[in-house]
Amino acid sequence: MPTFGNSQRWFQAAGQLMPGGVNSPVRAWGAVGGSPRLIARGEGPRIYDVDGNAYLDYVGSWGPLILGHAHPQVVAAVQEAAARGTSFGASTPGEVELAQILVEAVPGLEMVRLVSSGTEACMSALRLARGATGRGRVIKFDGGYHGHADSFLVAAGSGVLTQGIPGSPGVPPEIAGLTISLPYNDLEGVARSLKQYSGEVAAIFVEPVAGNMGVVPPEDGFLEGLRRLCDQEGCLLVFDEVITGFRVAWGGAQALYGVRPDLTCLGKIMGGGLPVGAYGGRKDLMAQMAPAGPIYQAGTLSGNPVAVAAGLTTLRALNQPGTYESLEEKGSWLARELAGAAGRRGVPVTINRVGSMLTVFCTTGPVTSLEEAKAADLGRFSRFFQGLLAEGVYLPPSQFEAWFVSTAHRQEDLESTVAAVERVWAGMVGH
Ligand code: KE4
Repeated sequence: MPTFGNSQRWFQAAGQLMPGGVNSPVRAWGAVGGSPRLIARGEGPRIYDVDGNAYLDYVGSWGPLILGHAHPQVVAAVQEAAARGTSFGASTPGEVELAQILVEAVPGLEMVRLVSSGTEACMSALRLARGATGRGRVIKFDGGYHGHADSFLVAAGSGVLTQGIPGSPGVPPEIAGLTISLPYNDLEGVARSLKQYSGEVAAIFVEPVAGNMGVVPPEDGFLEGLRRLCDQEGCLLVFDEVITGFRVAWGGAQALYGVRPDLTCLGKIMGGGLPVGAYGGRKDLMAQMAPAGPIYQAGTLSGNPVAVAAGLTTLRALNQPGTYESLEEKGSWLARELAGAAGRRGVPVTINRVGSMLTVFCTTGPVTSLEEAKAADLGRFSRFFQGLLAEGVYLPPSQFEAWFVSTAHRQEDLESTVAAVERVWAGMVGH
């Protein structure tokens, strides 16, 4: 029987020093109970806790580790970059190379700015949208998560949803009041809102494939409809591709669905597990950012050479023939076999998937919005999470997050995952 005494001791010490013992709320396992594992190392598709227990990892650091943990090329690139100096506060060739890859890969990117997190990318894009349009309101979607900047902590997904926090104290009503949050996939609702606030909305922020209420794909015509409505209303369409960028396709969801946003936010995979984010889009918009233009945004470690080396190496390793076909095959096989196991065990689940990101909802109905995602049986999810943990399979500790399959997950890893899931479901039948 696995023991996790060291994790408990470390987590207890952490609780005396950091709020909830963590540096990011979702890591506290508030929604699933039990004692979070402290991780000592990762290798390929696995992570190892401080008690030496091994887990097949479907969190992948919440998306960045699409190549798996400690990829040799990434580690070597980071070591080599660090040995040349960790930061200069000046431009480096690597930043130019990474910007080049982003602009060439992502259809809507004509110009880009590197930052240090997805939050920074989204907050900067919002400031640019407001500055460029002279408008103050922003539309987002219930369950959408765009980082923790004030304007986005309204009906947000991810940790806000997982913790059941209605919004967040500390966000003045004057700020929160400028944010309109609408049901995902409800184009008519967006049209009504744009009519009601005609001339006042700077941008629509959307996760083109929602990942922060669990995976919820865009229904046919949803993204195209947002594009059309933005063109009619004169507001900007912003794709938050922090998760989907380089995940669902080399060019992100905008390449997959053929809809071009005015601005795009990126993070996670493009940093290869180190702190990197980016925002970019139409050159006429990006040219308004300081020092080229008057809209200000800055960052001591923006474009950090060590982080950029991890991102460059990751993207170059991804940009090989067959990578995304293989990820699609792995994702579809896993989803199909999980559904088969559920059927064999008489367990009601809904599985949503796009490429190598998926969510198993403990519910029966379709999940096309936050309201339907919230119908999931969270008690069953917690038992499912804990049961798989005991089997050595590490899921995101929340019903409202995505599983991520990496290039390091081999067929035998997927097969052992399905076998573990079936054993857990067999033990859960009837309760
Ligand atoms: P970061 O600031 O955490 O790098 O990125 C914020 C962000 C922006 N946009 C999307 C679509 C995101 O998913 C995120 C962050 N995702 C969460 C998990 N889904 C990060 C995990 C955490 O908060 O610890």
